[in-house]
Amino acid sequence: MEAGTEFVPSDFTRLSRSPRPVFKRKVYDDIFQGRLSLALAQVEGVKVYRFSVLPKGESAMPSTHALAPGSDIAFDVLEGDARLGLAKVLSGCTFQQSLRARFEFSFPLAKTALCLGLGERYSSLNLRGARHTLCSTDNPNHDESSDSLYKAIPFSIFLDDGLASACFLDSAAPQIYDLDSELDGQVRIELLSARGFSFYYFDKAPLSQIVAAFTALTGRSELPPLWALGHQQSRWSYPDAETVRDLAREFRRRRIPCDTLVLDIDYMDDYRVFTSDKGRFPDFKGLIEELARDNFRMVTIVDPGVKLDKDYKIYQEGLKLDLFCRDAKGEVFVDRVWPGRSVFPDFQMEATRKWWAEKLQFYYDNGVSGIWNDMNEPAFFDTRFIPVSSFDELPETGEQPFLQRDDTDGEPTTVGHLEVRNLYGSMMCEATYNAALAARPGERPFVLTRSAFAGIQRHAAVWLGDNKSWWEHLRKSLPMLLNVGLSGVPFAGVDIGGFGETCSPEMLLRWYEVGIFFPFFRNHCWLKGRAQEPFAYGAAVEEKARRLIELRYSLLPYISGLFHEHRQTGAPLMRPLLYHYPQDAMALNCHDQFMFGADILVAPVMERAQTHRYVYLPEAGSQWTALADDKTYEGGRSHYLEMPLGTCPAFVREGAILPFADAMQSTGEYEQAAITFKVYGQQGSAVFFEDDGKSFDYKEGGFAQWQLAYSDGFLSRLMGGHYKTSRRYFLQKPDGSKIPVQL
Ligand code: MIG
Repeated sequence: MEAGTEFVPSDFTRLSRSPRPVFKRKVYDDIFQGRLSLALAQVEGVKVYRFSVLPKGESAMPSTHALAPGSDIAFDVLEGDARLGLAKVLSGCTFQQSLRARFEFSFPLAKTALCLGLGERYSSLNLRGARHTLCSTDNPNHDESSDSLYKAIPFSIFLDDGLASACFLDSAAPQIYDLDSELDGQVRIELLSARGFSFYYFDKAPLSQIVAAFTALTGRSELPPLWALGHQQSRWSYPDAETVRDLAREFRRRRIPCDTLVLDIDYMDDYRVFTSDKGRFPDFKGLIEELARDNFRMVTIVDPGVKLDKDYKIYQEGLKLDLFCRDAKGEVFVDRVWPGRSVFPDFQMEATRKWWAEKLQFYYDNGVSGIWNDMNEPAFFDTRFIPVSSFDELPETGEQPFLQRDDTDGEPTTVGHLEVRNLYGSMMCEATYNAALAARPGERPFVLTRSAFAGIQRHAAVWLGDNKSWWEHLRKSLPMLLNVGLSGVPFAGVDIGGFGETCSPEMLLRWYEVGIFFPFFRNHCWLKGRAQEPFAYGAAVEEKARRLIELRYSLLPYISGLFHEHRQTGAPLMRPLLYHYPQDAMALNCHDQFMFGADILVAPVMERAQTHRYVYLPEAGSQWTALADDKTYEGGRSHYLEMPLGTCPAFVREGAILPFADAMQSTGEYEQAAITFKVYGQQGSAVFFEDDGKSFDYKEGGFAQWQLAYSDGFLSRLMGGHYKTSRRYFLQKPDGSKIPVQL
């Protein structure tokens, strides 16, 4: 809430309150007492209404940190007749507080509308016809019955007849979205909270504009460090320095490009965060330096749980400073995680975040490049949460597993953990991002997280947790990542090859075929079963995997450009076809293909023993070119195409000019790599963007942005920026000939 906003009883709610919705076949009384306010802003050309609710007894609106700080979006408080505008927009919408800690919204949903967004859902693209619970949960069993997963991003989008509208319910408490599961054409949203919240409604606009508005509100990702866009290799766990050295050696010896090696929990001394095991990693810093000389970066996992060990400095300090979560009796909350009995920092307090950021210097002092935050839902081994979908309302504060202290507005207010649970991971990432900035001023941080709330894109990349080496999980990774992207998070991926179970050679290759187009590109698996590195399956598989990973590296100029585009427009990198072709009925329900930026369509094989698939190419009258072999196909229809193992399942839009970098072993060689602009079709145009890939100089002109055009001759024009490289640039003409380009 901006200062000075008065909460007054709202005519709007009275206008729109009937007919009263029926939840769980029970009619509740509306017990609302408190203050409401309605405000309106124009955001990226979209009308955004904000309906703020402050229940009686609450003194201030809690901040969920979802909104980008410093964004200068000015909401005008609406009074009197101005409120009627929203009533019209939301005709049929109802709002009520039906119990002390339960709010409900409902509104009609057009018969033909698709439902999108809501962050990480185990679902095909269209979320309609089901109930979706948002309460961050460590559920490693992703199947049709799994509802809550690691992330909770309360941004829902409704697309109908080429236009979208959206809701953002800014509260970190559990929420349940019933998207017409009863087939009565209703959306019902339940919020289990006793605290204040804001409900934003984004009025009808094209989907891309809705995403632009949401990311203007909640922030966009800065450009990631280039190395983080390269190939990352991970496993639970590479247990000692020798294994890590061997791993690095294997990648370079076999010439499989790789930038980053990832250390899972076993690098630590008995799972104590901010330590490394002296026996298995006798010279942690030296090892990281040694790897850096060969252009490898190191990312280490960091879990929130602090080992309960009275001789452990971190435990002592946190206790003394009173930064750990406590239960209703005032005792420090203890549960088991990897270190055994552990305590949990209360990241809701600024003091805790600052302290955590200081402690993280351990990693930066040792030369670690990025931090991977896991278990931050937070996950526990012992405390089992009753599924919130079975609650009528949020339990009283004293009945919650533990409490947290929210000091966003200065003095800490005690709140039940569930009121802010969905924020725990995001708050940990905010601390981590700030730690990186402090340790390496001017360098772009890399933070990866499993749990996240709206706005996470400002601080971290995400991966979707514990998938399995199942074909169904390979298939589901597409719609899941697409909805994550529409929820504002561009830098996302899933474990390539699958985390749990055992990946076959065929599956690994199919996963890499599509994985080279995941913004976050990491092979990771659990401790059981066979090795899953791209060279672990014999020479034939290795050769095919190498080609695919090389292609990823050659696409880095294009991928960097997409992150730049995200900063400008909020667009995710992976987009459903309907993002660009909202009027195309075939595109609407397509969840086994996606657009990677506006120029590349990806249509992977995701079935065992399949060598062919139907590929739908939009836009009649246009022509698409297979990235793999330059064969062309007409748009506006499906093609039954042969896709042998190891193929690149991508098709380039006619009129595109793609920048390809020469092969490299890591992004350490990127600056020297030549770039070739390839024209698709007889003419084309593109904007080419580049910068140093490391610093924030691009914010002050340290970039080069070029307008490229080709019809008969090649045209290039500097549009802005003053970044220069010594690399060479080429143009590959439609006839295949290649000529040098002077930019
Ligand atoms: O309880 O750190 O999702 O990627 O390898 C399992 C061990 C804890 C879960 C993560 C996974 C990671 C694993 N972690």
